[in-house]
Amino acid sequence: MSSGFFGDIAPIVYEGPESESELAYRHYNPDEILLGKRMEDHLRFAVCYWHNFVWPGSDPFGGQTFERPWFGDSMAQAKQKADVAFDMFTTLGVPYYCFHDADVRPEGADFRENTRNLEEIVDYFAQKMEQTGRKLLWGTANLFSHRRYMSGAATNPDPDIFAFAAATVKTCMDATHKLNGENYVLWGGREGYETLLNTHIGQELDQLGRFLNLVVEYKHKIGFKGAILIEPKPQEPTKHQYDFDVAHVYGFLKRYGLEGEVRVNIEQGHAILAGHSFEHELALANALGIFGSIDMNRNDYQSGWDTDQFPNNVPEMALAYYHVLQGGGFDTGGTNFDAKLRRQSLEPDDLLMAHVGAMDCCARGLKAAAKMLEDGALSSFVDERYSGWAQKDAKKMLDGGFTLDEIADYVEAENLNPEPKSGRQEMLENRLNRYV
Ligand code: XLS
Ligand code: NI
Ligand code: NI
Repeated sequence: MSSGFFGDIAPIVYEGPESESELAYRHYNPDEILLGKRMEDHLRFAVCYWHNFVWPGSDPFGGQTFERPWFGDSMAQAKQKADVAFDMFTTLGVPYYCFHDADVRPEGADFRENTRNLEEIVDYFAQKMEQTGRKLLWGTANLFSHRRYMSGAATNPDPDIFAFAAATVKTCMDATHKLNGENYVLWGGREGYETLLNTHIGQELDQLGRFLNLVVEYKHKIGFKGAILIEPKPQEPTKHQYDFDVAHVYGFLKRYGLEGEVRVNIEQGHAILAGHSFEHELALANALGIFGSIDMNRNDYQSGWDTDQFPNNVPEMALAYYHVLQGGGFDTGGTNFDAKLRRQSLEPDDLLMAHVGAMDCCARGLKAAAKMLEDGALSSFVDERYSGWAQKDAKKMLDGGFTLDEIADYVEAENLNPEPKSGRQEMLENRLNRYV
């Protein structure tokens, strides 16, 4: 049954690039085949619960701008919110959604009440998923909003808060498992510190390492088949976040013996905050074998915080999906829009238009990426550039077959005097621009 929130808007469909409708897809054509696979199955879009249905439109200088009938603390409002959310998923034709526990259930007085509230909503979600055919990309626990977490969750100096957070994650993993979620995400919102004057870094890292091991052990205990994903972010809310970027997360996983168990959920805006490009983070995660999923959004390039805007830059999307496809595409992961409206965008259909534009932008990027891959537009040059390493002696050098002094002898014997070769950056940039 429709919630009525979006009026009588019909399901949004692909109309092609010539369409003049604000509520139609010009590029996102779910059934179009790219590289032998449907576009919908490549992109695996998800709508996030928090920005769309929970965030009130506040900024540091002003409070709520959105007036939504479901804002409040009752279970009835939580269910109304779910009705609207599932309406939006189906109107957009987005197959997946994502949520934190605190997004979907009223806040209880204690752990027990939180758990009861979550279980009631999970049952409600299960019915809605059955009715609408929508699926859960990932679930997660909000371990950063409540004041108990102000000094961290897993990395809190107080072991009781560690325990409360661990118990909460257990309930959220149970919820995700019950709803057949395809991943479980941990973004360490307050796993970091403000000042070293009051912080014991080594102790906090060991706590975080143990916490993550507990999560992995529990995943196997309950037979959860999805991936466990860490979402890196360099700062905000804490000044120094432990999961700074993909490279930091990899080092952390290695140290705590989890590199084969945990992968990463890479967010566009977080990559920029870390001083990287999105494609750098994606390519590195592929190279390290820990790529999992994407939180898609964009940051304002002038401000130094996480503005979580909807993506609208096609060349950036093309490079992002190029790296996703090069790594073999998503398996359990997908494209979750971790993005929110600007606080002046008050109308219900602003929510729809934001996603329509973002999905089209991603679809254009994907189409360009698939074509570049098919044509070998970039890879032909890169392959050729590294082709010397396929030669016998070069291989031996890489595999440890030569010592340093043997290499020196070899250089002398062969009288090696190599000439540098052009990296052709401008040519490759021009090629990329021909595809977008
Ligand atoms: C915040 C994060 C958050 C995670 C889920 O910056 O992006 O929204 O995706 O906890
Ligand atoms: Ni995110
Ligand atoms: Ni974010």
